Amino acid sequence: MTDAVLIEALRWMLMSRIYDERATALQRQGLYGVFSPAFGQEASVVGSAMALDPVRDWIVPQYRELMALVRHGYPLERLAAMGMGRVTEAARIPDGVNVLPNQVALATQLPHATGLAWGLKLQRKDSVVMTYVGDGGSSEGDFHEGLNLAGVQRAPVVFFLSNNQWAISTPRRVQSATPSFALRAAGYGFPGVEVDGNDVLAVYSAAGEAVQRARAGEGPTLIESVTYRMSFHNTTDNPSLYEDPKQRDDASRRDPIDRVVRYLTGRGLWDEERDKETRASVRAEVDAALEKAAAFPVVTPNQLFDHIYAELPERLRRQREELSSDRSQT
Ligand SMILES: Cc1ncc(C[n+]2csc(CCOP(=O)(O)OP(=O)(O)O)c2C)c(N)n1
Repeated sequence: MTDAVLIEALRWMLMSRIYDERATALQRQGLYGVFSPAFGQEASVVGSAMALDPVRDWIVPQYRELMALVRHGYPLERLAAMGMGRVTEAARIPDGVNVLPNQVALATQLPHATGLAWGLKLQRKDSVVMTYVGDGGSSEGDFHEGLNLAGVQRAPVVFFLSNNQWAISTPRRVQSATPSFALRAAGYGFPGVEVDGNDVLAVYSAAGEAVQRARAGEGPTLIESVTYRMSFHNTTDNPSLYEDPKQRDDASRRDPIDRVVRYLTGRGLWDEERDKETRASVRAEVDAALEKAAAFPVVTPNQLFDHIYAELPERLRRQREELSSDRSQT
């Protein structure tokens, strides 16, 4: 990674953290839906996404990789519109942006990613798919199905497993008896690598190698990015009920953003002034996106019926009419 790319990575990481802070504050005011921050995992999210070429590669996300999607071309205001309940045209992924929607049903995105990668291979495209899953999601049956088929078809896909030590309140040690999630790749016939997920240089390098392998027709890689969720699972969660505060203290000493700042400062490429300026410009960009998102029209109950059928069946047409007349009476 060149210095310029590392500075770009730091800006994305700061944007991720600042967006997390803003979205959480808005959720507390009732202006944003349930939100899952990437706090502490910024090096994993940004380092992996930066190994991709947005023009030809694809991202198939879980739900904690928002800045990966933005870096890949999904405009921040559209993503924010989705979070703020504007699930209308405003939130749609624009044509030509190679990302799939967030997936909350754990691991179901993995067979999709394998299918997408296999399809791209059949079309003889030189595209690669990067898909994300958590330590918790890796216990799902879809994890096995997605990785197994990818191995058999040598599909150009990178499985990026963010091991953030928690699946809501379930700790890593009871998620699996395996000493390393990366080892599982051996069972599927492709390489598995473990990387320090709080080191953006290491993540970028591991992801870059995996992307290169996939592009060269050598098939999938499983990357276990070992990191720590330095926040709640989502805005409905209260980790003080189950997390030992010492774990959080230890993790904050490995804060992925502080590490880059220290590294760049040591090399004379970063200072307080630059830090302040960058954070201010990122904040302004995030606030502008949130303002735009808030100005989009809110979704109306009748829109529940849109974008499902080309022609609405009779039964649903009646339900829509009923809903409209109920609403007009109130
Ligand atoms: C199939 C399925 N089962 C259960 C859930 C409920 N659930 C939502 S998030 C979550 C934990 C996921 O943990 P992990 O995969 O490690 O990802 P993280 O949220 O820590 O990034 C669970 C159990 C779900 N969304 N989907």
